[in-house]
Parts: sequence; C-alpha cells; structure tokens
Amino acid sequence: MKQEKVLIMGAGGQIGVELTMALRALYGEANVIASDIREAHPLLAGKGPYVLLNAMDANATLELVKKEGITQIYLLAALLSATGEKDPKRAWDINMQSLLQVLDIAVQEKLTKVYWPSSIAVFGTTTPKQDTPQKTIVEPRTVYGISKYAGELWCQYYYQRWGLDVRSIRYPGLISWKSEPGGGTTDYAVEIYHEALKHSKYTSFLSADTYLPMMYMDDAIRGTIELMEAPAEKIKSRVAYNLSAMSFSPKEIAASIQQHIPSFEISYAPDFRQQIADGWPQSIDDSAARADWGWQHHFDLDKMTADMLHHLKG
Ligand code: AKB
Repeated sequence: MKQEKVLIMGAGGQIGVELTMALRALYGEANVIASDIREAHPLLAGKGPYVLLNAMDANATLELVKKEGITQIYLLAALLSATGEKDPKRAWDINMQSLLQVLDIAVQEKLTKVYWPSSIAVFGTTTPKQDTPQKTIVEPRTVYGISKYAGELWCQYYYQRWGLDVRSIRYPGLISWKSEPGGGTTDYAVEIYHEALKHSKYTSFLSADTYLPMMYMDDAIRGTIELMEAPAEKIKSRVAYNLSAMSFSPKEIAASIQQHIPSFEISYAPDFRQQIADGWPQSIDDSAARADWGWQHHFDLDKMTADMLHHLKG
C-alpha cells in the first residue's frame, strides 16, 4: 500500500494542533505536513514539517501538494460562528473559496481522501432542537452555518461527480486544554475552566440554561481519525455526520467545576452570541455515525471536567 502523505491546512487552530499530533503518531512525523497562515503553535514548533500557507492561495497549495506528493488533505482553516457574524462576506469567502480550491486540487492530483469539518451550526431555529436527526430541516441562520451547509453539499457533489472520497463531521462545541478555541459561540465552555483556576469566577456570555451539544477534544480527534480510517463502503453519508457526546448548560458546567473548586462562582451577561446559540440544537442524534462506522464517545461532563482541571493545573 502507498504511504499516505498528509497536509493539514489550518494546523494552528483548536482542532488542527491536536489532529496534527495524532496523525503524526499514526503516519509518522515526516508524513504529516502542518500548515497555517500563522507561525507554528508552540506545541507544533520544531516538532515536524511546518509550512506557512494561506488556505486562500490555490497556487501555493497546489505547488505544495505536488512538491510533497501529498495524498490526503485535512482542510481546517475557517472563520467560526461568532467571528463570522462580524464580517459575513469575509467568512463566506474564506470558508467557501478554500474548500472549493482544495476539492479541485484533490480531483486534479487524484488524492485518496479529503477531510473537511462541518458543524451543528448547519441547523437553525426550524430544526427539531432535541435529538436533532441526521436528516432534518436545515436552515442555518449564521453565515458560518450557511457556509458549512453549502460546503457539505459541495463535498457530496464532488463525491458523486468525481468520486472524490471527502468525509466530514458536524462537530458540536469542542473543549480542549492543549489548544485554544477561536471565535466560536461554544468557546465559553473552554474559557470557564481557565477562569475557574485563575480567578475562581467566570462571567458567561450565554445564559444559565442555554443547552448546547458539546464534546471533549480527545473524543473529537479519535472520531475524526476513525471516520477517515473507515473502509469507504461504511461511509453512507456524503454530507457530514452528526456526532454527539454530551449536552450541558453554563449552569451545569459550573456545577461540575464546583465539585473540584467549591468557591467557584458563575455569573451571566449574555451578548450577541446568545442569539446564535438559541438557533442551534440542544442535543444531537448521532445514530447514523454509530451504526455506519462504529462511533462511540468516551467522555461525559464530569469525566471531562476532571481531566481538564487536572491538565490545566499542570
Ligand atoms: C462555534 O461555536 O462556532 C463552533 C462550532 C459549534 O462549530 N465551535
């Protein structure tokens, strides 16, 4: 079998840092090229091949793919929900142009696989809020959600028209201690741990009872790699898979933290992100991912809290 050579675009982001480390463990350090528009994240600096690359630069991407003999691309560069609402046209351009360029390069260079993340942001206020099914009403209300849903359809189109093996997951909010989130509506669920340890208090930008689907990064990385490693015949959805682990509110995550830090206090000052969160599902039905390629989550809220606090304390 040909040795896979992987290019990660957007390797400096919340998912990118940990996915790069996990893929290097799988394929070997030299076979996973990390790239980002920014200098290397401290966890990646000096630890393997790293290239400065703007995901909007199709020529530079193509040149790199050819020069390095890349066989798979993970395209993670994107503007997320909260940042996207501040400059919708820019979010659309970045999210869509980078995807379409990568899909074209993948077809032209006959890559074996492409990974592109989608999000629960594809769903909107008309979608059933509880146990949101894999196939349901999809009317996103943010530009990020619109770009993710359009992107899902483009991925399916390239699969149907060109046979390109593109795979995708609708991530819930992701919580990690190694890498920081950037510009999402679910970022509060990471900030809260840092603030709990530093100041024993946190002001949430979402209200007390705002339930959202969430997942610990360990599960997200393992799920992503399991999806990408699954035999092609098991991948029945060529739009993105729903993936679920847990669902909680700011009040509940605060209570989980209080089990370890009894003095921790939470207050609430909802801002523009509240409206984004109110448009998203509260819980997700991921039975298709479980049935098709065997997805299982390992972390619930309390197990995640214990692990986050343990690692952040250092
Ligand atoms: C965001 O909040 O924008 C992201 C997401 C749910 O895709 N974390």
